[in-house]
Amino acid sequence: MTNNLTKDQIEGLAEHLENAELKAFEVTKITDDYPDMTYKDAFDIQWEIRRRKEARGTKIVGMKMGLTSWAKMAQMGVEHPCYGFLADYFTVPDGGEVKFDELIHPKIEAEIAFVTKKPLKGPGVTIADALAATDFVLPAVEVIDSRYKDFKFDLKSVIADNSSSTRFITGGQMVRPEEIDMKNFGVVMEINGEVVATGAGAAVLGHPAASVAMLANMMGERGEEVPAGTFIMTGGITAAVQINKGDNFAVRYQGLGTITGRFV
Ligand code: 0L1
Ligand code: MG
Repeated sequence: MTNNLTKDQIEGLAEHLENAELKAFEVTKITDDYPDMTYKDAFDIQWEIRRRKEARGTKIVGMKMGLTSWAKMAQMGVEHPCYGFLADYFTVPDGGEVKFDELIHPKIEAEIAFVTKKPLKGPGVTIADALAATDFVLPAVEVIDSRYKDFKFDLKSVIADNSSSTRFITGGQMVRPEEIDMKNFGVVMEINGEVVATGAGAAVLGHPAASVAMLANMMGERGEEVPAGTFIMTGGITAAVQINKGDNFAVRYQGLGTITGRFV
């Protein structure tokens, strides 16, 4: 794992992308200007954005995996999943309001989230390790908002942009991992009362626990572990659906209740 960018370039790009997030403006994908940047550079930029936020007192409240379905990878033209962090101000209560003007071009995804009870540290973490380390799972809706113009990016650019993370909602019912058939678990997403997307848990790397294992293995490449008590969103079960100001959404999770919200 090597760098082609200097420390100053990494810090400058982190500031650039974080400003785009905080002030809700679009930027061009950073590999246009830095075509030789490496995956290590991309993750260093993401971790520098995280460091900047923590230095201002923001708490990191979880992690997310992105691009975890083959359909989504094909749609976005990328070849591997990615991860990002979740900050305290990303949280929106179930039934609450997402402020549309704080975002650029949001989309929503239906996901299943895990909460761990034991640390996981890659390499070599398996689906079985991930399940054994899981305390409970619960429904989640992720709002993604790539800072890149027209959601056009490549994998390195999206990793640097904290994998498009911006807001999330959890709710419904929590269950122990053995109480749910996560592969066949169905979700239905409705916007303004119309069904816009459906899916099953297997869309997430064949089994959502594979996503947790992959997170631990990817973070392990940097010497980082997933601590006990981590909230992890495992990736979209449905396609990401574009949202307009004023839209209401309801996502129904088989046997685990419904998450609702509104973009105002
Ligand atoms: O959570 C996701 O799957 C999205 C990751 C970033 C890709 C995108 O913005 O579509
Ligand atoms: Mg997602």
